[in-house]
Amino acid sequence: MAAARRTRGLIALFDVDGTLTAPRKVVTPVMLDFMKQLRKVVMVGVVGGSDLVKISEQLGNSVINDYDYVFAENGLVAYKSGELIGRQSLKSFLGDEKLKEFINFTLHYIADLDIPIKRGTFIEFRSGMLNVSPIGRNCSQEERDEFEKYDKVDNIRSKMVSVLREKFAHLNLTFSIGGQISFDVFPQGWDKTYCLRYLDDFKEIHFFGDKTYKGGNDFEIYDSERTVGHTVTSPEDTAEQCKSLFLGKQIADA
Ligand code: M1P
Repeated sequence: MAAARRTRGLIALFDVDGTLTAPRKVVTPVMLDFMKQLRKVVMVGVVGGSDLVKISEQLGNSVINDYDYVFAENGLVAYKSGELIGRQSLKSFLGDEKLKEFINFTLHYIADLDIPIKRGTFIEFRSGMLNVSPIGRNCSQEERDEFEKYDKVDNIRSKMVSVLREKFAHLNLTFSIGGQISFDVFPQGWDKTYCLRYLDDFKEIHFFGDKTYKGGNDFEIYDSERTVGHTVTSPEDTAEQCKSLFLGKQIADA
């Protein structure tokens, strides 16, 4: 890594789904190569809502070494240069009683939900968040795509979130619909801006994400005064925007 040639104090930080990859899909070889080239010019990081297992499935098993920073679960699990530098625990933060109350209610709600199909893993317990899926996380890709379409019409997730938000208002939780079949649940402030605490050394933090609108899971970090936010429409668009922002800069600096 030609670290000396990289612009000091500047980092490009990327969302995963819809930004570096198609939603829940594996990164393309072209994009992988582009990010390698980009890393020669600027420091790079990823911040995804997913856990590290899913981010690795999408960006490769060497992801924690391929990027300067990898922030899984919004940065609640954080890696720098391949080393774990921080891990937040939802279990310690909320305690088992409150968690149980939430999980029991949510599972009852899902049990009573009349949707075309249900599979398994309705709640995924992660280090810093819960991921709740009305259809169940171990549905097939086809079933996932069908649920997404169905949800757009019937608003299964947003209705469920409204109920949970009201019922558990005392827990100060944030509900974030970032993907196709589920939503993430975490304490207020544990959104993607959480990762910024690890980037104090950077004067210029460029964030790239596709769900940068209010209510999207990229909104808070995109809107943060600590970042320069960029909205992208696809991995190809991400590459194009980076080319004009950073690769042109390298040529100008040469
Ligand atoms: O990265 C966005 C979201 O990706 C997945 O969502 P889904 O499985 O619903 O498509 C999940 O890992 C979710 O936590 C994450 O926010």
